[in-house]
Amino acid sequence: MSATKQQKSAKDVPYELIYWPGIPGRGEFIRLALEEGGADYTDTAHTGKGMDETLVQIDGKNIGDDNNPPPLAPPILRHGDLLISQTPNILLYLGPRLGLVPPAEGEDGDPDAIYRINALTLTALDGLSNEVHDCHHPIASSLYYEDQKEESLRKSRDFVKNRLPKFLGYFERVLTGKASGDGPWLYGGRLTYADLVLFQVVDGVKFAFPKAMSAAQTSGKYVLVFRLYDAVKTRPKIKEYLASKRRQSYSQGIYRYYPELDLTETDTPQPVQ
Ligand SMILES: N[C@@H](CCC(=O)N[C@@H](CS)C(=O)NCC(=O)O)C(=O)O
Repeated sequence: MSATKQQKSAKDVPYELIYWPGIPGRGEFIRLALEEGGADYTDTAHTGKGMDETLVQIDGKNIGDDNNPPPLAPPILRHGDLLISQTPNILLYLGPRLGLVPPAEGEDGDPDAIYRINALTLTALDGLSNEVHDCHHPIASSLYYEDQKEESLRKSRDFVKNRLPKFLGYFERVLTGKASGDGPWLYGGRLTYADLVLFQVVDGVKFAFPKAMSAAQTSGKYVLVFRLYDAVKTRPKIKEYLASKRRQSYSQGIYRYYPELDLTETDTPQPVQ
């Protein structure tokens, strides 16, 4: 199939998000973009067959199809003939289609914007999503948390003391910089998908580390980060989505609440039981 034909057929059909049911997980970054962009989409979290549909995709025997290699892990997006994985890659695809990046062409076109927005997205996912996952699974994803509690405590202590302030401080600097433009947004004075990602990672870290995030907020060091968080949360479509059943609760995904890991920068953690 030619590239032109493939793109045309892809445009006319709903987006399909394939992801584990029962947790917001990394699927949430995709959902927020689809919701804010007002997209027509389906979500395996709500089909009753989400587990099977995801397992089929990541099955060790799946070799993909004529055009698409098999994905290793969800989230996965199908759009017409296209099937792609990797959260920031999916956002790269959706951003221009859903109006979540500045237009590349035209008089005020900003063709480089998407690479800057992608860098902000990757940074937020590195420090405030992937590293948060490693706080409860520092040794191996294949082991239970209970089998790596001591290391989790060490990792969480370092996260709260060093990594969390580093990443929150980084985004505060971005928001102070000229490239962020006017208003609460990270880039170019307008909402982009990087803002949705920053909202979601802050929301997840608030769930996992409520004490540390409360201390971060009252410190006054990250006023612009929390202003952006509130600005995303109160956007009409996001507000409606967050109040709907489509928004799933945090549980055993990336963002988990373990009281013993909920430290502040100055806490002396209790020995692991
Ligand atoms: N870098 C990938 C990570 C994907 C990933 O780890 N997905 C999780 C769910 S959030 C999963 O099911 N992983 C299975 C595995 O790694 O074996 C992304 O950003 O999409």
